[in-house]
Amino acid sequence: MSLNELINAFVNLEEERVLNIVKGLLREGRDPSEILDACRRAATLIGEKFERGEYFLSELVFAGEIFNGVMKIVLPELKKEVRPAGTIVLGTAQGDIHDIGKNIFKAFAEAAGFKVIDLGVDVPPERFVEAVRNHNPDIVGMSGLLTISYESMKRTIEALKEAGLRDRVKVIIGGGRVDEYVKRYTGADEWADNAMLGVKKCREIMGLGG
Ligand code: B12
Repeated sequence: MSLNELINAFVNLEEERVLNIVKGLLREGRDPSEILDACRRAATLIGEKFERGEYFLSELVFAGEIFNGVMKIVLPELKKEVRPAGTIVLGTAQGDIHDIGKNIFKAFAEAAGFKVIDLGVDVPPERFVEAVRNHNPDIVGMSGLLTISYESMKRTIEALKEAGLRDRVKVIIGGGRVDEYVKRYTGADEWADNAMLGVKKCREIMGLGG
């Protein structure tokens, strides 16, 4: 069984085949993060089909369901670090309900020893501010897949500044299309377009080795 077979089955939305291949790959000893990354590549291809008008919203919804099915099988396989690493307040930026990537980052961060306070999706700036006040985290993580999410991320960081909390936390943003430019635009400290890199950056923020 190969990752390419997995990607093909996923892009064709063959749910049962996808889940069987995933189970097979795990049995063969494949790294869970490689499996999730292959699924992410498949989701990107599905997004491109959607843009070209070959797939519709119903296919996006179905792709999300398949991804959640994969996560149910794969995430429990992550190896857990027991030493506490720090606290992260995490949420998907206002206006955006994509949460698959956020949930993967959460699972990876927890496996690396972080305590994660998950605010869910479509989180307005004031809820981030409130959570930072209440939980005193080391890091704020924001996820966003829509172009409009960058605006919400920027507003959230401004709201943290206005509340006098910006200097107390580091902000990391994530999601398929974030990059150095989006980081600068929003005023974040770090960015990551995959969960492993995101966790590595959070560990660096905490002064822990990669
Ligand atoms: C599945 C999907 C959906 C599902 C979401 C289900 C769910 N529960 O999340 C549903 C059907 C609901 C959906 C809805 C919509 N979607 Co949609 N969707 C997708 C799709 C196909 C896959 C997204 C995904 O889950 N990827 C897999 C995950 C694992 O990848 P990821 O999110 O990048 O996460 C990884 C990293 O980025 C990182 N990460 C993620 N978050 C964080 C956070 C932190 C702090 C860190 C450090 C790291 C990190 O770790 C993850 C693992 O490595 C994408 C296509 C694409 N190219 O991504 C379109 C896409 C994002 N959607 C799109 C659109 C347009 C929409 C809709 C507007 C469609 C519509 N007409 O209604 C709505 C928007 C609803 C809203 N208000 O949010 C566009 C966005 C275009 C744009 N530039 O704005 C895309 C790009 C499709 C496309 N090519 O046109 N969608």
